[in-house]
Amino acid sequence: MPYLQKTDSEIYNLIKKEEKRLKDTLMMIPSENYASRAVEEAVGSVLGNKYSEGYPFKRYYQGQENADQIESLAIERAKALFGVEHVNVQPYSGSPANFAVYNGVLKQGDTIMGLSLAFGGHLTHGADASVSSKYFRAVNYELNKEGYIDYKALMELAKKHKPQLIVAGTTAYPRLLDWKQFAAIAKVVNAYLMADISHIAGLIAGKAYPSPVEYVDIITTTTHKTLRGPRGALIMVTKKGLKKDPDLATKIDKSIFPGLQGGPHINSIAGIAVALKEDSTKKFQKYVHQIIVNAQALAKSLMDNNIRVISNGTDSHLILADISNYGILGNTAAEGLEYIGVVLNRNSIPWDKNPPFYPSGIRMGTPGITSRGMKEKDMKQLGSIIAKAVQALGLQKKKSGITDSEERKRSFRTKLITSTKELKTLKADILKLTKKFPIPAAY
Ligand code: DSN
Repeated sequence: MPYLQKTDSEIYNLIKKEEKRLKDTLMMIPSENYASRAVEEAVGSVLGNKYSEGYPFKRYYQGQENADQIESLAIERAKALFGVEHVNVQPYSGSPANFAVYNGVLKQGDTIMGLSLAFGGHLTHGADASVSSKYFRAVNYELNKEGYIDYKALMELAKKHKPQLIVAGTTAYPRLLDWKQFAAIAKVVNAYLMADISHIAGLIAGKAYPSPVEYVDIITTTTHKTLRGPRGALIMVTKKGLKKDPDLATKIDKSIFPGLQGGPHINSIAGIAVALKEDSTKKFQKYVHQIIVNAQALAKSLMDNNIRVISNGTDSHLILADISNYGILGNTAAEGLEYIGVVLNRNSIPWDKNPPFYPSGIRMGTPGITSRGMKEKDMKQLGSIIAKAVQALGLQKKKSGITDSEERKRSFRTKLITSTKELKTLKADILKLTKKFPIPAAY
């Protein structure tokens, strides 16, 4: 980056530091991944200079001959990869994509029904703090005690509230979504069924997780998670959706532009096209199958090392673990693990007794570390390292007499982490792993 280095050394140095942070730590936030250099080159290209309001071959400004072809390629690649009838590649990210769907197909005050944020849904699925519950009436469904979606209860809730749209989508749910059951429920109340597959889109594209295409009307997804693309999103309309509402594609396109957005980010769309090309290979299919094998091996290792895993395992890329029996908060575990080089996030667990800012769990995933080439035996080691770190932090908290309310203060947590001697050895183990598995530039 010679130009950046010369023009703005502050930003240049921060990017270099971020490269080092990524290199020396393990990316275990399940919604993150390492895009290829090819994707980065497309996103960082001159395409960012172009205004292209409208859609391919129907633009408002001149100079579109390349933008039209780029957006068309992205659309065609997404249609082929997922097997859908219509794709909009312009949403700036997942949250605006979801809102664009609601805005396109619902009237203000209509009812949406999504998984509660506290049980692994997403803000945009009707959480109190989100505009999705300000402009629409939001009803949330929950999980049963075993940590699975309770489809019977969902059917009853749907019959009671008669939503116009049901969201089948999650951000912290390790198990398979039963698209068929969602479809049956949506049919009974004549609701649109929208699958938000942001977390699992790559798994679906690579045929490692059942596809919702046959069962739902609309699909939204971000492009930067398991799809390994740049930040952005897709809205897809299925054959089923067009049968239910022949104007569905037009409603969604109009909702994105001119409804909610102006000029699409053609540079991001080019990066999405590149990622979709990478995602249509046999190599990608192998990669996403390995993501799940790794997540299952990691869940097993955690459980073998006495960490409670919600629903006792996973069918996907992510694991939700309850660490409350070690007497520490998710905050302490996440910060302690960050200290040793395992970067994940604290998370509420189903039926959490603690508030979302100080939850009882941690959420982790294998997309990033599988991109680095790790396999089952590395998961076994990693599970044992994570468990040892959590256990050591719990013991140290007890030993040092830090109270639960003190633990809520960052200064106490930092003191606790730096005084937990075992973490030093574990940090060295993680650094060794990062050196053994460098971040690939190409896939
Ligand atoms: N922030 C994403 C996640 O981590 O799941 C969802 O938008």
